[in-house]
Amino acid sequence: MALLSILRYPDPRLHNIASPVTAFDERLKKLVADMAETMYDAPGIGLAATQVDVHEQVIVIDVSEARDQLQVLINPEIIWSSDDRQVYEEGCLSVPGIYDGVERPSRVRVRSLDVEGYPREFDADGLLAVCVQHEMDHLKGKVFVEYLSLLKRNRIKTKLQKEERELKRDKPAMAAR
Ligand code: K1U
Ligand code: ZN
Repeated sequence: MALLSILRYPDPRLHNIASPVTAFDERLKKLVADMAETMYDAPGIGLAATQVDVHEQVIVIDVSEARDQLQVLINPEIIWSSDDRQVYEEGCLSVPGIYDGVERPSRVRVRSLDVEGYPREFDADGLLAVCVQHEMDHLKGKVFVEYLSLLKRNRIKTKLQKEERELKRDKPAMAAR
């Protein structure tokens, strides 16, 4: 397994649209294993392939306390969303150090494939519902800061660009990751 580099906002590759997975082969299994290792190491509760510069519809999620309930979603679709909505203070491994409230449907029903290509459907609420919707946005090229005001988004962009410049100056090997 390997740790993958995570793209940082405002990298334009975070806006690529992911294509459906068509081959359920060893390459897909390795991508999923590497994404899971990267998510646990970060640490995060989810990771979309877009964030590791792979533009295919692959997501890993683990919202469990014990960090032992990995969920793999290939070609996910939201087939139902509740009318009631909740605001959750979201974070993102591609937008380090920034947390802000985003309003989304409280409950969703998801249809996806597993790593072998078998279909599955499940209902999500609470943090799982938030995380699934956040990760599915990544596959559509959307980062959570795009729900915030233009003023906030520009401040975040400026802050992260400054951090990136400082990283390149002080630790060039890390900035090239
Ligand atoms: O970058 C990502 O997409 C992962 C992101 C997922 C997410 C978090 C919160 C709301 C919606 C989606 C993260 O995991 S950020 C890190 C984080 O929230 C966390 C990390 C360790 C333990 C608990 C939370
Ligand atoms: Zn994210």
